[in-house]
Amino acid sequence: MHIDIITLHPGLLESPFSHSIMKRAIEKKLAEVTFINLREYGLGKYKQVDDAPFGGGAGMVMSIEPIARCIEELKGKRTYDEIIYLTPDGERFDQKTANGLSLHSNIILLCGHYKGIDERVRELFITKEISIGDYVLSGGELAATVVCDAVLRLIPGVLSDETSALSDSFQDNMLAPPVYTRPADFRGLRVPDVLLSGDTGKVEEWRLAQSIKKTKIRRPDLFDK
Ligand code: 6GU
Repeated sequence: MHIDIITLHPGLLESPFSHSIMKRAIEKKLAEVTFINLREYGLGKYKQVDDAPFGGGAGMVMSIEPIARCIEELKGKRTYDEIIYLTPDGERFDQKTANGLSLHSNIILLCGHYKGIDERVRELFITKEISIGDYVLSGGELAATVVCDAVLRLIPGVLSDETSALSDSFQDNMLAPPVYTRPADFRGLRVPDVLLSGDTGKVEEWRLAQSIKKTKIRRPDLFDK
């Protein structure tokens, strides 16, 4: 899978992609992620990428020309399954969307800033708009990072245990059960006996029951699905 991230702040993205699971996905060549600095496509001596909004008002709007030049250059090299704009007014990101994106070959993630992007960028280029929740971030970079983490870990071979992404919370509209490791007794707090029993059937039964209980209490909305 190839992901191009168009951003004004590549530095914001570097660390998350250089650690843990996303780093592993890239090192194993199961994913290729490039950061494209939109500033390089800016206009004039100062490489301007934004301008005042028509009609007045506070804040700057990201201009269409630099973004158009950037996306058109990328499209000259690859065919994209989706060109995604990260925006708080996009469709809410969830596990189902992550699962779908993980099947794609090439995607672009466009990170917004300022008061947003010229509406015509959406009309002309964007095929999908994603929000990661009902709150406002200063830019799309952290949201793009969240999307990439959720997607890359689903690519077969990225996680060492193939089954572990399938048992994540949300994969069956269920929250994950509690987990424990050694010591079996910490200051009198004991690990449930069933987990020490060696009876894998009983363990699975217990985990399912715990998942159901937790989901009913914490996320009845998921349970109803
Ligand atoms: Cl995708 N972008 C921004 N700027 N804020 C957000 C968001 C995205 N999702 C939730 N808040």
